[in-house]
Amino acid sequence: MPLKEPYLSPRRIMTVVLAGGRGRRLADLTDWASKPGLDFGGKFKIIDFTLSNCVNSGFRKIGILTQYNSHRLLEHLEFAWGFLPGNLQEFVHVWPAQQSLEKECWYNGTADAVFQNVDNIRKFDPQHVLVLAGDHIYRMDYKYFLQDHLDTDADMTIACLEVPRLTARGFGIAQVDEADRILDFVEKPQDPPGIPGRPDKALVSMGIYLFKADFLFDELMRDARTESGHDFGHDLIPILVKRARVYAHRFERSCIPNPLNTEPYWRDVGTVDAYWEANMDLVSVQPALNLYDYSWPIYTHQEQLPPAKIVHRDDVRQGSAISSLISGGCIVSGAHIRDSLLFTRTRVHSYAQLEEAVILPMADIGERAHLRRVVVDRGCRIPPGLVVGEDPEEDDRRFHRTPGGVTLISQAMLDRMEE
Ligand code: ADQ
Ligand code: ADP
Repeated sequence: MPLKEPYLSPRRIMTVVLAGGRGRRLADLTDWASKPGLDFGGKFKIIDFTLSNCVNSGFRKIGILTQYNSHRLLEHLEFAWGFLPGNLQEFVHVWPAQQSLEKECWYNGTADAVFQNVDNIRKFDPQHVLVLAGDHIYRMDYKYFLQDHLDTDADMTIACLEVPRLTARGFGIAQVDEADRILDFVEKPQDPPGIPGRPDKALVSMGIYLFKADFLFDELMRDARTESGHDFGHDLIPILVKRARVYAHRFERSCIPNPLNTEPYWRDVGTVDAYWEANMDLVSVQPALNLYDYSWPIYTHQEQLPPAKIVHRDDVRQGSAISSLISGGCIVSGAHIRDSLLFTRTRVHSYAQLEEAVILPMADIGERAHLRRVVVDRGCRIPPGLVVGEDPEEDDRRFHRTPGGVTLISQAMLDRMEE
């Protein structure tokens, strides 16, 4: 898709990434890291997808707002995202919470988080400000988003996606006219309104916003002076659509195509089920998310690790991994793995069997353990002989079993089991 002329350089855009949310519905997975800092896809962190989109699109003035449990995220950002050349005015800066002189509290909401960093943003004199969430998985060229925003002369543009109406409850819903101007916006309604003429679909906000810079600063100031939850979705956008030019940008126009699957890919992996499914998709024959597109690389911190090793032991008569992704530093010995994703540095010992398993980094799977439909948290030491995925009630008693029938296992749960 060619860009139209005249086209504004992404250098005039300041990007703000909201990376402070906890992700409570991910249970123990976010005990030690906020959701943007959570491992995903074998070797990445969730935030790498958003930041890679920024860098690949040419939007390279980036400020990240962190808050909850950010230690592991900060460590990752330092290792993985320090490579932009500051002397070309390209950077990933981390703006810690609690830095304003007037306010001593943590951020009160997403709009407040940006408001408290307005001085940091203004310093770069941007014409427009791109506000992103650090906890979504998708591949998007923000240049086309910017193009639409400029073409409509919008004060604010919201990236939107059509989804089945009944799955739209957890999102902000936009209602638009023929030109895609947003006339109404409701945040997370119980009964999401459908699209006129297509009542089974709803147009949902992806939580990705472009603002004219001065408009954003004025509106944040106005919001700060009012009693509100200071949240973009709940408080600001429903008001802005009534008195400003707010447009929807269709994600299909800017999403990076995947030859294996034409469905536009965007996931908010907010629950253990969604997390498991998004990881398992990568193992499938035709994944909806293409990690092997080297024209749109996903950057991350590469640990220096040896290749994965799979040992077939003659005495055990097994040692194989079928339809699976096995990351660097793993050793699978005398075990059988099927339809599974092993992150880095995991050991799987003899007679163990894994099926539909998502195993986060540095786990150790003991001899004869049988795990099916699980997410195993970072660093778990699975005791020899443990069986999970056969008796739902037993799994629920000892671990965390999801509505989708996935069992999450964390080290804290394993420790409790031993007591
Ligand atoms: P949610 O995803 O529920 O809805 P929210 O929990 O506010 O929105 O998180 C948005 C982003 O901000 C996340 O990346 C989160 O990590 C971050 N965040 C949350 N609180 C923060 C804080 N105090 N400081 C810094 N960062 C913070 C939003 C929109 C919906 C839209 C969905 C799409 O409100 O309209 O449909 O995103 O997922
Ligand atoms: P088990 O198969 O009973 O789980 P081990 O954990 O001892 O036994 O691992 C067995 C196999 O794993 C070894 O025979 C070897 O092939 C491989 N392995 C273990 N550690 C290493 C290593 N550091 N380098 C290369 N291969 C290793």
